[in-house]
Amino acid sequence: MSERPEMFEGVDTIWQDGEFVDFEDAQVHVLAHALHYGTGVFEGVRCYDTDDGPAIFRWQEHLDRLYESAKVYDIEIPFEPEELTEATVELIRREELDSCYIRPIAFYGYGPLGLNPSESPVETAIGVWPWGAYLGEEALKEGIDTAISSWRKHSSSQIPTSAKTTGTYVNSVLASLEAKGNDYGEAIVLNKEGNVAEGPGENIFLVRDGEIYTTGLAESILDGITRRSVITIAEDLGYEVHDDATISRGELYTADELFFTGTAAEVTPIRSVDDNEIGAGTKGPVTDELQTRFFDILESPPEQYDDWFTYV
Ligand code: PPE
Repeated sequence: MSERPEMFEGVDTIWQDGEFVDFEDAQVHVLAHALHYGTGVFEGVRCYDTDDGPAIFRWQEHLDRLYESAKVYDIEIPFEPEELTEATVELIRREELDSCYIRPIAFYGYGPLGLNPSESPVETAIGVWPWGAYLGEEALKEGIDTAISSWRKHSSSQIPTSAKTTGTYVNSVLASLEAKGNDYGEAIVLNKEGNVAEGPGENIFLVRDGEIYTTGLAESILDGITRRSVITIAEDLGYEVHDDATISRGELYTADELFFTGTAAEVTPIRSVDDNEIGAGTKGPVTDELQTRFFDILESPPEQYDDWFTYV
């Protein structure tokens, strides 16, 4: 086996099909259905080191989305949600992590090949590891430089974008490779209609005249859980939030502020699009307020958001 990537250094255990196994033993057959056809569903979740101890952020919502994604592909996860919760909590405890990223995955495993997956067993696994700022610490503080991808997001009439399916991420990989190949920090992907969809692994928000806009679910996006959280936080701070917006490419260039949201990306300001400075070319004041509030909530969960946290 090749050398361990730095991000997995120190990880001892993976939960696989009901058992806690050694990291090196968490293997899959090369003829597994999902490897050939992308027939898996997954989640990305974060556990934060709160004042009240390690807590998984919006676990229930992620779990719900996992089972909903699975339903679309007839993937019958052979575990109850409570079992996955127990496994995850136990895994974080065993790894003695205060904060981490959590990656549950369920996929059609090793069985007959061919497109019909119904004879393939569903395999399930969970990994946890420490994962810092996804787009870098500097991006969180100063903002990230982005470019519009020449790859369009697939339409939800082609592949459901509300389901978090392994195979569909080839679209994100293409956009990401292109952006990074051209020395941009991240891509912004337009939908089939040519309007803004989202980032390869993030939802996108726009601020104009003190009001907040984010692309609607009909724009071929993932119904991001950070997106939902930020909408709630913004509304609770008294902002007008338009969560069903259609945003054109040109509107990005003239926005007062732009930012990404995502489990991995958290709240990351966007300081340029296609080399056009957004606002003052750094983190804007509304983004700053929302980002600060977001991280404050994760550090000291207020009572009003208590049901967003599952304590380890
Ligand atoms: N859109 C896409 C396409 C996406 O992958 C994500 C999460 C989001 C929006 C934001 O959704 P949410 O995490 O529920 O707020 N991307 C995950 C994968 C990142 C990766 O590189 O892997 C994540 O953030 O965990």
